[in-house]
Amino acid sequence: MTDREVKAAEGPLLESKLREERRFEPPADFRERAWVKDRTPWEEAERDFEGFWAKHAEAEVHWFKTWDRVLEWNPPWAKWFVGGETNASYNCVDRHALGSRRTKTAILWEGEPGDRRALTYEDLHREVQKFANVLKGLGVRKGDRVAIYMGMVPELVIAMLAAARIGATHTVVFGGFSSQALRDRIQDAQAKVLITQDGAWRRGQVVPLKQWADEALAEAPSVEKVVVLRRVGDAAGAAMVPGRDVWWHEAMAGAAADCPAEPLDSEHPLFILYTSGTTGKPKGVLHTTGGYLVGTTLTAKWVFDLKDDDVYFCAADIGWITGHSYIVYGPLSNGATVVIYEGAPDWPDKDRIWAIVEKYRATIFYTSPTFLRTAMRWGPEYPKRHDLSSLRLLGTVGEPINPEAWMWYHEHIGGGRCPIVDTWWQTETGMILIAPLPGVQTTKPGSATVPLPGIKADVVDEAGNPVPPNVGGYLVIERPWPAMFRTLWGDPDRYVKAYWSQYPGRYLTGDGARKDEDGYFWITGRVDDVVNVAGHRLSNIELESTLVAHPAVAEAAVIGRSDPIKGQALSAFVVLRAGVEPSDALKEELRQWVGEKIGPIAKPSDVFFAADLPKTRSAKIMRRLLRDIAEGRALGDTTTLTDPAVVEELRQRYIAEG
Ligand code: 6R9
Repeated sequence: MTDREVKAAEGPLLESKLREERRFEPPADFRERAWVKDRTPWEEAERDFEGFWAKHAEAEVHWFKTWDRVLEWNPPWAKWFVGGETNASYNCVDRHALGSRRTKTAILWEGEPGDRRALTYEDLHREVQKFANVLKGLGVRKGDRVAIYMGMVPELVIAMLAAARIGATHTVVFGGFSSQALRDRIQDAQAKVLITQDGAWRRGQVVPLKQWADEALAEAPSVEKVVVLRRVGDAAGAAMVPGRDVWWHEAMAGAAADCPAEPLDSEHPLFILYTSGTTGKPKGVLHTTGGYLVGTTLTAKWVFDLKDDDVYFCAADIGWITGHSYIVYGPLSNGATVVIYEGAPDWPDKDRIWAIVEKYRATIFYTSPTFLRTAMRWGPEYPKRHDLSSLRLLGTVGEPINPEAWMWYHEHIGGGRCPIVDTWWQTETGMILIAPLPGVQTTKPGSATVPLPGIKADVVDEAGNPVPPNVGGYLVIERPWPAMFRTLWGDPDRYVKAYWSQYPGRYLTGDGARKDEDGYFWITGRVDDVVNVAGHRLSNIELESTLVAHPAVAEAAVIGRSDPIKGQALSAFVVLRAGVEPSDALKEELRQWVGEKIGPIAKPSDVFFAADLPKTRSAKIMRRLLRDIAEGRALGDTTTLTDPAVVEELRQRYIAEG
């Protein structure tokens, strides 16, 4: 660092003392066959930004009517492909079913108990049309909201595409959120119909979705009708409410097979997806039709280098944005074959995901750093049980990936031959914005690399000035992109205030980042995931990555708890790899390790060994709860956790160990 950079780093900005020297070039044969082989798309987009998007909107998406204007930008209000008419369901289903992909497999589904189903594009076409007629029969009209509360079953995809087909706006609520969370979302969206299932399988147990839905509906009077899929049968003991509830199979039996996709205005609302904000009230992120479809279709094609013979497996849940954009809309719009798995990754054993990769000969695999760190903890013997040679590309999303987790993924899953795409994006961005294109970009473990063609991002200080290389700041997006959210449902003021007021005209992502001397972006986590130790601002992810780089450590979360002297003191919650014994000597060794790698200031004041870390359903460590534990507070909202028991157990043990 130069003197100026050191000075800047001492100021309000994040310090970064870690340097990653490893580099990975795209393999020559991969580059040879990749959709994008050189920097032409970046050049095209810079020469003519709107022309770039127009060209790809035309090439990748079917339009009933072409747009009059590519972009109308009255910051912060955007309209894309203004005057155009399209339909997401048509693009994901009809154009393949009516074209050359009629008998191609669209969905390869595996249930947790081991049952299997395959749907061709023709099957999907028939089911989606029938269910669209069911919705119409229940009184759903264009513009109405339809809530969906299901597990990972093909009918979830069918329901989404059926709603989109008739211009109803879907809001998918993660199957496993509590009844209160469901109630709040239905109330906010004022949904007219709810689609759910009797129960869902999870670790061999039944998750009683219908029962939870009934509890939610007691306080959500906007819902007039409920469609219930029979998934687990008598095990759920679901009670049907006469006049309100209908079984999926009974409704489908009487539904006509023909329901043409409605031409919809490009800006017609496609879906609302709720995401947690810094305050308690969840934010209803609204995505519209044309721009979202263009953005997800093109990025699915380019970032995953999606080809007709690929078998694409994304292990995320459809209840969060990754599933919306990169299980449903992006891949299906490309006519891909998509693997969907219903259940837990460690059921019946910790090799389930790899067994699925092997069984379906998956070529592309997309998951979260959290899952990879968990798999690291379980040990490489699980992937070793399976032939993973079909894989040609790997992806990650959801959190910064620790370089060691990246290397583990590369070696143990990718067999050293698969490029890794670390994709940075958000519910709000709708599509991937920063990621390597795998045939072009040299990757560095831990970096999402550079913005995609057409995307302009930067790292700025409080005043909005770009910071020098390797100095941390706020990640902003400099101009609109097609799949950007258009507003927060029912709360346009919050849309303006939360995202566009700090730097007018520029989108505030809420993430911290730094750019290195090559222009690579290193996301340091949410801006609130910053610890301030004696005036030094350190990023959680760098501290955690340092711990994960120690051979004994599988996962780590580092938080700052208030300290009368230093401002904040670092507490490290560490999950050890399988077979490693916890000891006081190891705690001390880990403290020294961090001290050596980052500097004495970064040495955790205490190290606590945990069996597991609290994570949200969208695979993010909830550091806020760890702070509550470390500071002896009552726990805040835990409704978005995968397993609330984890945090309670942690709290008890933390108290016991003093
Ligand atoms: C897609 C998704 C968004 C937040 C985002 C950031 C974190 C996502 C990341 C990443 C570093 C990546 N995030 N991808 N951080 N590297 N590749 O996760 O959406 O659930 O809305 O979360 O996730 O902090 O701001 P969402």
